[in-house]
Amino acid sequence: MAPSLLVRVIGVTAIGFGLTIGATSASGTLAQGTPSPASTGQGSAHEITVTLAADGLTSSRTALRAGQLYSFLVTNADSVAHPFVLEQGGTLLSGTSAQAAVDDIAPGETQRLEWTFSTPGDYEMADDSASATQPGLATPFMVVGKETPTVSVKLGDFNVTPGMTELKAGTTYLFEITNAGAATHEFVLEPATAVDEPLSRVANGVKAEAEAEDIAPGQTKDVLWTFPAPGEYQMACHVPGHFEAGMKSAFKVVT
Ligand SMILES: [Cu+2]
Repeated sequence: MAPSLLVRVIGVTAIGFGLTIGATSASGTLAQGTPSPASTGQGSAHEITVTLAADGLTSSRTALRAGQLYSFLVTNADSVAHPFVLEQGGTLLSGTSAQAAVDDIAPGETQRLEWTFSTPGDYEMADDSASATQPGLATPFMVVGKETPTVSVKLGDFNVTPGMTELKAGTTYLFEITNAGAATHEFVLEPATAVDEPLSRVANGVKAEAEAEDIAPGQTKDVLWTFPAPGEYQMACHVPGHFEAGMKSAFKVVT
């Protein structure tokens, strides 16, 4: 999933507010080839791929973690220039010496913004150019606390390897689902006896389902979920034929 060819690294310096992790990107240099992998361990930047297009803003990840340095690699696929900002409730994030903004990304250009979030919560990535005639581009994402447990799930052709087989009711888990196969897969959390009946919840009048669809080979998607009650559950893929071929894995939720 790493972008290929030439990546222009712009001198955007960002320091997460309230934190001492300083992120300084090289100014005016050209990095060729493969940028740093998405996960290289403690202290290094995790890369998030963002695309700005005429019909919306898409991000490779939707759940990030407080205290972790992220490098947003933002490509403008539109025919007009766009800014890129990180906001909370419409307010631009700012640190002691920097704002979470890249002013002007030309059509076809890629720029990098590095940021560390100090506080969990709901955030938005946006192009910050909303006007009376144009609504602007935005996509929500979530920042979870450092202590939020991660369940790493690997999808293969055609199997599901869960990172854990026993979870606790009432605890919020971040499922990081990576497609290590060659086919496109999906991830569904459902009762053990169900077939394509994702768990759901209603928050603020909006129904959310415990699933991630269209996970391309090599891609990782996030699902944040809290199981209210103990029971027998399964992780499954319901792309036609995959469940039948064995793409399911049982797990237990205990008190
Ligand atoms: Cu599948």
